[in-house]
Amino acid sequence: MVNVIGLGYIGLPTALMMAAHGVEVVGTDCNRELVETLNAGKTTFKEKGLDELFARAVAAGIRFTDAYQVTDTYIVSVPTPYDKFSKKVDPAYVVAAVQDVLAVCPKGATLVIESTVSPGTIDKYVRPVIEAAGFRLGSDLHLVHAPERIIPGNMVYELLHNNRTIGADEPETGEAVKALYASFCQGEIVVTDIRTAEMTKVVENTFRAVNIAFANELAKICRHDGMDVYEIIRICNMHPRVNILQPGPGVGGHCISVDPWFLVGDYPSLAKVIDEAMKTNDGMPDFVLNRIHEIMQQNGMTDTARVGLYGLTYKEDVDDMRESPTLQLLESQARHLAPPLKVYDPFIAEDVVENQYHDLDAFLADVDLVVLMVKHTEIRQNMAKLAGKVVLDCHNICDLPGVYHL
Ligand code: SAJ
Repeated sequence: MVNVIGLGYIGLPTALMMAAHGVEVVGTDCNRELVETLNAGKTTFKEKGLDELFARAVAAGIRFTDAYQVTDTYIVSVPTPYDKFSKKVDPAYVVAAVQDVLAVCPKGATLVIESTVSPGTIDKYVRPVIEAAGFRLGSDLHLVHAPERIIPGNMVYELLHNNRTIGADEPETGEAVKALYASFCQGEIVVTDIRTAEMTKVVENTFRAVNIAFANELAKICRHDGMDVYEIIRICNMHPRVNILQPGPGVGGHCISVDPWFLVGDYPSLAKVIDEAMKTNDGMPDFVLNRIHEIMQQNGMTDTARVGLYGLTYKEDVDDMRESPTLQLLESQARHLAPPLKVYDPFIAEDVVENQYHDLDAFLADVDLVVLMVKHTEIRQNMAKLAGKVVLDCHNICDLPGVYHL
C-alpha cells in the first residue's frame, strides 16, 4: 500500500493516478476540510480530466484521511515555499511530513519525496531528521527523490506521458520505485542519485524562466523601437536551433516564478544570468502598468477612465492564483493614485480583490480599456465582445483592429 502525504495540486492527481492503475493508495492530508471534501466525492481544484480520474480512483478503492498510515511506501508531496528575502527554500513542511512518517513507519520502508526542493535540501534537512529518529538510511529506511514534472492545465495527460526522474541512494530502491511509477507512467523513467534529481528539477524550471525572460526582454527592446516582437520571435523560431518562448505580463505559479530563486539564493555570486532573468520577469507587471498609462494618454483618457483587467489566475484555464501577475500588478497599482482597476476571471468564483466581477458581460459593460492578462479559452471564444473597447493584449491573442501590445 502507498500512503501519499499531501493532497494538493501534485499529491492528489498522483494518488488518483496510482489508485486508478491498481495500486492500493491511501491519501493523507493534515487539512481536515480538504479530506472531508474529497470524502464527500468532490475534487478540490479544477483541472482537465481530474474529475474523471477521481471517479476511477474512488471506484478502485482509494481512501482519504488525515492520519498517517502504517505501510511500506510513502510519497511526500507537500508545499515548499521560499523565503522572498533570502531566496532560499523553506523545507519546514517537508521536514514535518518526514517526522510524521517516521513516527508510524515500519523499518525497511521507502520514503519518496516528490516535493520540489533546492539542490542539497535532502542532505541538509531530511537525512539528519531520519538519522536522529534512529533509522539507518539504506536499511531501516530507503530514501528517494522523485520530483514531479506535470504542467497545470494538462496534468492528467502529462502524468501518464512525461518522462520521470527517480533519485535514490541504492540502485535497487530506485528500480523498485521506478516499477511503482511504471504502473501508470508511459514515459521513460531514469534512475539516478538524489542530488542529481534535485538539481534537474530546478534546472528544468530555470531553463523555462530564463527563456521567458529573454522573450520579455525582447518585447521591451521591440517596444522601444516600434518593432513587432511576435513576428520577430515567429521568424527566429523557424530556425532549426532556435526556440524562443512568448513574452507575457509576468511569470506566475508556484514553480517557474519560485524554483530558479533557489539557485540564486544558494549561489548568489554564480547565478548571475538567472538572477537577472528573474528580475526581468518580476518586473513585467510594472511594465504592463506603464503600458496602461501610456495607452490611456494616447487615447486621451483621464484618471477617471474605466480600466479592467481580464484574468486573475497565473495562467490560462487553471484556478490557481499563486504569484499571479495580475495580483502583482494590483499591488503596484495600489501605491499609485490612479483609478482603481476592475477585475474579472471566470475561474475565480469567490471575491478575492476589490472591484471584482463575476460575469464577462457585466465586466465589459463597465470598462473602456481592457487588459488581457490571461489567455483563458473563454475570452478567446468571445473576442468579438471586445469590439469598440481599447484593448491591451498581453498575449497576442486578439486580432481586432487597433489592439495594443506589450
Ligand atoms: N509564460 C510566459 N510565456 C511563455 C510560457 C509561460 O510568460 O511562453 C508564463 C505563464 O503565463 C505563467 C508562467 O509563465 O505565468 C508559468 O507557466 P508555465 O505554463 O510555463 O509553467 P507552470 O509553472 O505551470 O509549470 C511548470 C512546468 N515546467 C516546465 O515546463 C519546465 C511543469 O512541467 C512543472 O511540473 C511545473 O512548472 C512544476 O510543478 O514545477
